[in-house]
Amino acid sequence: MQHTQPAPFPEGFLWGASTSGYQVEGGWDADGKGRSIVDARTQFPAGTTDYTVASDHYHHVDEDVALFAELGLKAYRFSVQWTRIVPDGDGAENPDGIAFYHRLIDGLLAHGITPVLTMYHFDLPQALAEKGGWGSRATIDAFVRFAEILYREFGAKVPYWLTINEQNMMVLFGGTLGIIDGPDNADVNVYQKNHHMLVAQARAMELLHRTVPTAKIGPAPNIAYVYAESCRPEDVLAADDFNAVRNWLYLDAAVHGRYNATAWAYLEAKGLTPTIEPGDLEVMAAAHPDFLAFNYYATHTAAAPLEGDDVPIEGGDQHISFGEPGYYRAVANPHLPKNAFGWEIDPIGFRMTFRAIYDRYHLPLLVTENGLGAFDVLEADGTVHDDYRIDYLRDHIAQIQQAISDGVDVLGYCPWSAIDLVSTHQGIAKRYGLVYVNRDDDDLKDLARYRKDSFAWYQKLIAGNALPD
Ligand code: BGP
Repeated sequence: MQHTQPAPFPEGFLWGASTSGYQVEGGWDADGKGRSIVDARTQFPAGTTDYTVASDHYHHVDEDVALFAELGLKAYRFSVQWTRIVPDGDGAENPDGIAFYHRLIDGLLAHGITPVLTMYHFDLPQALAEKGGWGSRATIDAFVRFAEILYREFGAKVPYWLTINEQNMMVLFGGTLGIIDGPDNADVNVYQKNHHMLVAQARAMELLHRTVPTAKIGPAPNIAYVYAESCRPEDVLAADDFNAVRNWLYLDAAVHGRYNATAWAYLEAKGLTPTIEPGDLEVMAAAHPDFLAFNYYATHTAAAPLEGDDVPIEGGDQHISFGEPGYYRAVANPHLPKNAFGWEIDPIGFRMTFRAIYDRYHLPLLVTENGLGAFDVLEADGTVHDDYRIDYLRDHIAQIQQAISDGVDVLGYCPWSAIDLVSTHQGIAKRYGLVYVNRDDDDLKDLARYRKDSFAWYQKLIAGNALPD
């Protein structure tokens, strides 16, 4: 049903934008920062850059915050780098690193921008990875101590907290993307690592509720509603399996403190069930997230598995959507256009994803990523005509209004990304920003910032709290 008069955006809607520390800051070893597994990486896809300089936000922070203020942002979602604050993950604190994030947060607050802080965005301290990483329960304790430091330092300034960015992507594609805990711990069952992250997340939520009662906290998975390729029951079953393994395993655990039954049966069948220590499920059930953040790029489509184990990767190998032998086969959706990187574009799927999450959990929802990666071009006059990004954002924001009219409680929207930054796996040439950063993968240039056409468009949308005509 299409609401012909969709609800207006509520007053106070959090129009934001997002980045992550390792992809935007650079300053990879500045002022006492330790090495994360990102810094320890030596292999990068051909033609892509590393993260040592990234967008050099570390040295442009005041300028960038001024640009966010010029945009009129009501919120800014960013992540703190664990190794800037505790360089080896569980040892001494780094005052210079803590000071950097105070400077960022104070700058945001001075401009009336609400900080939305992600505690962990793929950047495990390498020193912890070398001691077992997420495969070790000691990392749970290290994360909770890290949370304690964050809450002591920033609890009074930051109202919205996100625990772990895209834990499900770390589990499902961590090996491919090198984003879970480095090559040292490949022998540990990834669902044991996942369980440790679920416990760490729950303990961090409980600690915030106890020590900073005015603040709110939630998980930040990447949620994509999964369609069935056809009404053939085998395809519908495959889509349900994919939804359980990709989406509901993580949110059922975060919200209810239990493993989704279908997902657990899958783990049992695969011999991948984690060891659950006494008390873990009680800790998880006591977390009670205040809201759910999620990142949405597109829906996925599933079909019944093919015989045999050779499961083709469909949907384009750039669109990270693999099959699972014996359960589901990821297939392309012939009804959807794709971006330059093979990612499907599905605004109505955004509405479906809102509904699916809200119907299951009935908690306020915050979109912490949604955007279009593209090969933007900086013109000689300093302009960037990214009308394709304006179209993407407009079409998806229109569906937020439809979701609100459907009765979904939406707190805000933070498109990926505030400024150009280095992709998780496809370099800085894959640009998402409202602001262009003048560097290439193989040439740092001057790192100057340029406002894209989407900057003015989003600025106008925020000022009017409504889609521009
Ligand atoms: C999400 C990550 C972000 C960002 C985004 C775009 O998975 O949370 O860090 O990378 O995807 O993906 P990519 O950079 O691969 O284009």
